[in-house]
Amino acid sequence: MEVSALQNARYGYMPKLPACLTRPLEEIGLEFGAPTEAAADRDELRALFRHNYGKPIASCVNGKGGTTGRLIRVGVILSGGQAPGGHNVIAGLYDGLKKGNPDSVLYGFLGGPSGLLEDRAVEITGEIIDRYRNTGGFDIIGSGRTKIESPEQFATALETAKKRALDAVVIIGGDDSNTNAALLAEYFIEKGSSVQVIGCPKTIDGDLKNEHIEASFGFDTAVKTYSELIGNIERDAASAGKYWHFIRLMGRSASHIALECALQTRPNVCLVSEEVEAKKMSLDDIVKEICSSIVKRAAGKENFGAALIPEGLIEFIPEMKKLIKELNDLMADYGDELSKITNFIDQQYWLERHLSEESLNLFVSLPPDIARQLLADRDPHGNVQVSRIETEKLLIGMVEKKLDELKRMGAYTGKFNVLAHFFGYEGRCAFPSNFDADYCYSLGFTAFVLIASGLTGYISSVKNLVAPADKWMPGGIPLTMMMNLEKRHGVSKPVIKKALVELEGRPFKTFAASRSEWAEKTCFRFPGAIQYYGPPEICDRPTMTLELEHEQ
Ligand code: FBP
Repeated sequence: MEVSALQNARYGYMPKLPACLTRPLEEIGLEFGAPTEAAADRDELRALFRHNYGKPIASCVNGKGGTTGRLIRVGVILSGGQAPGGHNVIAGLYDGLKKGNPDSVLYGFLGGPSGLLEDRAVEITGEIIDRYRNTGGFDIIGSGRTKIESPEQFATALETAKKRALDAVVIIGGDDSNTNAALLAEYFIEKGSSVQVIGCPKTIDGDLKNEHIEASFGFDTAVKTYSELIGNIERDAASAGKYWHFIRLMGRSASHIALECALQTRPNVCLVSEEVEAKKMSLDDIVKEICSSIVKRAAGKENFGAALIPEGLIEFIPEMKKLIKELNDLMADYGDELSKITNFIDQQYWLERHLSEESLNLFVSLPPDIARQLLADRDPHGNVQVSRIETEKLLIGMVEKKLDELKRMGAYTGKFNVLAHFFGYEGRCAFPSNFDADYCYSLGFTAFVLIASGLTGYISSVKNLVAPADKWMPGGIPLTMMMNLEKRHGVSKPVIKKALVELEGRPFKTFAASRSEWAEKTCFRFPGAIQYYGPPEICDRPTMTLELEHEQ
């Protein structure tokens, strides 16, 4: 395979580590805090996680540690959607293991959690890891979305771990995958096994974060990639003066990506799903908000603009949320029956008998393409796959109708030519920014320290991320500390709480303070492409979201 000049240069990039992880291993110790509690539902979670509940937070400190000598065998899994930096987590873990003992072994389970269940793995060698250092993607071992949930699957996972004589399993994933890590850690102890389980916080969506996990990896690179593209589009829009661009941005549920991109690029409109839900905004309210910007700008002869739409929006609009919930339940209960009806008209007849009147009216009022997309296959958690629903096109259709009405009433005299975009996959495998390259390598190395110190049921954590990397603070957070109970298909399940955009938080408030000006005037900001070489203020700066969250 021919390697690009940048890829070649990135092979030579040495990720920055927190100062305490650069010391000889025997000088890296762990300090433990007080016992911890879960985010909510403490009694129930204490009972569910008898062995791991309430463990203390672990912080890496300079001092005598237990991180040397022992030969350790580890299996690593990449789980869920790709996020830039995953290869560096594995590189950090690999380098830590080999530094501890050159005979230590790292297996990579292939294709996500199913690799563990089917015992499909490769041994990661120095030659393999060197081909993936500082590169985007998860192709070193592949990823997948299989959930480990049935008793048989837990037993199979343990069998594989025993067969390969593993000391530990590292799961690199989002909230669901780390919930799986917590359950697996508990199960292994329950079955008398000493196999440790450590998680790592991954997702471009940025919604696996809390007081102790300041950011999930991949968010930084993904938002910088999208912001570059949005800035370029804005400049094109301002140059030609004739197009509105409706840009849908990934983020399955939370709007962190759209919000960060808005802070970076100052578009005319950015919808934030959490606000839409809090204000109980209908589809019509949203359309009016977008039209208000279009009309005001047209009055100033600016018949162009940019509107950002979070992909999760559709599930936060109350009437759509109700419809999607009804459809999800129907597909869970009557999936087989419904899948036999292949014709869309017949599917509609079927739905007439099963949907509530309100949801049916909404369903039939939707453009047929969107209605069809709502009936597409669910993900392994039974959720609609929002990345496949073209919300931007739904809104474009509705905005066009509303503008026609306004024109007839004499309230709008502009021209509306619109182009639709969806940015998602473009950002998930970009070369990790220096921030993500350093952060991921540190997370992987920290995972090694936690394993070498005998911990299980922890997620690797690196804090103080707005400071230069040498001042970052690595450690481990007990997974149970981040959990609560949530209803899934009517059953209470322990899960890691998803972090949605806080409407009282500084990132949203900063955006909200400026958006009416951006809606009317052209205030575009052009962040440009991610820079890998050059001054730290250009190359190493974290996201505005992280900076603003640290200020509060
Ligand atoms: P994770 O939560 O697994 O990190 O994935 C996030 C995401 O990129 C979402 O933003 C998007 O909705 C979804 O994955 C797309 O899934 P798929 O890769 O299966 O198309």
